[in-house]
Amino acid sequence: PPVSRFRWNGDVKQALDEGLSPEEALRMFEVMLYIRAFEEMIVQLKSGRFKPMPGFKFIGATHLSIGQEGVAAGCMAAIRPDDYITSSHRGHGHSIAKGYYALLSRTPEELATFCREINMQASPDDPDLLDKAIQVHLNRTMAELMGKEEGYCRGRGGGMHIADFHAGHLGANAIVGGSMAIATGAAMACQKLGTDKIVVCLAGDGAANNGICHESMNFATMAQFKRGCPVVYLIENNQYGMTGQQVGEVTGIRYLSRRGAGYNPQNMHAETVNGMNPLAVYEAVKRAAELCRKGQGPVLLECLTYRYLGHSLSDDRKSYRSEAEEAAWRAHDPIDNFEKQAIACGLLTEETAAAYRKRAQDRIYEAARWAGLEAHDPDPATIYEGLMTDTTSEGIGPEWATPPTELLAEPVKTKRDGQGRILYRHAVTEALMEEMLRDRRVVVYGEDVADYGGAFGATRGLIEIFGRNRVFNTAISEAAIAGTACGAAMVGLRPVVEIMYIDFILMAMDQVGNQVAKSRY
Ligand SMILES: Cc1ncc(C[n+]2csc(CCOP(=O)(O)OP(=O)(O)O)c2C)c(N)n1
Repeated sequence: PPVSRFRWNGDVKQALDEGLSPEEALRMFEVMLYIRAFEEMIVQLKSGRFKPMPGFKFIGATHLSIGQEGVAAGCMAAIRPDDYITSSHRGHGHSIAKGYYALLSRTPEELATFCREINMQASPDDPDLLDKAIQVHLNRTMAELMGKEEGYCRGRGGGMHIADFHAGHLGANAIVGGSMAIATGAAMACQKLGTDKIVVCLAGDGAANNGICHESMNFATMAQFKRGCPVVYLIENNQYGMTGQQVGEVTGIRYLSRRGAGYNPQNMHAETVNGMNPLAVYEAVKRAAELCRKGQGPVLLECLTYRYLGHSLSDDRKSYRSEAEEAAWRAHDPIDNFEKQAIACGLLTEETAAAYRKRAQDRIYEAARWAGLEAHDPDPATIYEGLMTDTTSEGIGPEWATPPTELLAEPVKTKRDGQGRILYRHAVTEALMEEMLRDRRVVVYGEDVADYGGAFGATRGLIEIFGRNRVFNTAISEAAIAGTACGAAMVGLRPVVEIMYIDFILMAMDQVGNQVAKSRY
């Protein structure tokens, strides 16, 4: 099939006529306004001109997504609150939107608890409980960027590593493409754990050219997965890496969606979407999510968009692009256009639109004030917390045991010699067998570990007992092997992966050193 472009690109009226509820449409508008106001506040904080905190200098990364709000809002509106996302270094908007939609699904008790986590008074019967919770969400997001204890990662992550597992946000990423295997592994795990959740992997066009992207997409499309891997790779193509242009400079193609054709006969259902139109993103992600839930994933969506400011606030964008180009993109502004369309069809009036804008500004102002003046710096004594896990396999209850009916053959231990000894490799196999019996969430994968039993025979015999769903081969993709294991573990699978020879671990060093090692922190 051809790789389609701009399959649905309607306006607010058309979306409403086709069944989008007015509330859903207004929420997308609201979310886009929060994101823009948040990013504009970072500009203000960086300049030291935020009135409540004279002289305050924002330190930390400033990869802003002004201009790209339609992608975050449309995407998060289209998935379920219990679905997962992974995000990039330009992820404030993803985090704001994912957290916002997660709040909408919470019970009053949960919302009140959420507010109280940062000592905001709230009770389940507060009439304005949801509003309070949204304010708390924005406060905690801002607090994370300022390195405060009340931030979503207790200030350890900052904007480039913000994560909120309660909202299904598995983490932003400072490494371009770093989360692509994580998302893939999380999606594989969602399926192996018997859920119908999906994962959306938000990554930039620059990330799409990184090796991990190829390894991940190949992993997700392996023919041995009888049900397709439920991951949507959403490439936010804002036309530039840092300064390198996608079209005409650092790639040989016009549309990145074409790459889907290289992975499976369905072209990964790839499409190019108008990322300046939140409704187009919503429509495309909704269809992609449905395909994934039906076992027909993965899906590749390329959303064309534009970042209005530089790569970060220290970047002089005039050195690599023209004002005319910027003006042409700004004419497609996702917020202004949505507002115009909503007013034209009576969903908003000039007055109600202005009220939405003001409320977003006020809430972000309050978030910055609160994070800067009321939130706390972490106690240095807690610096090592979260580095190590304190769980062991002894804590796994019998409810997780592999039922004997699922065993394809009798597990047998290796014969000991006269002094009770066995070879190291047999000890490894036995340990794997024990853990696989103890916990049916344990899976083993890597290069040639299935029928062949691994280059050193350490997994020999396991597939005969546990079957191909739990012991399987991968392509020669060390980074994807390590990265998918990280993502799978994040959502509750217990993967054990083999790297064939120690020399090859260097192929996976970003995943091991930057991702796996730091993810608990
Ligand atoms: C592996 C890696 N290489 C280089 C960088 C430095 N860097 C950070 S963001 C960026 C551009 C990424 O482009 P893209 O993926 O399109 O995302 P965008 O910044 O456009 O949102 C670069 C080169 C990095 N963080 N990681």
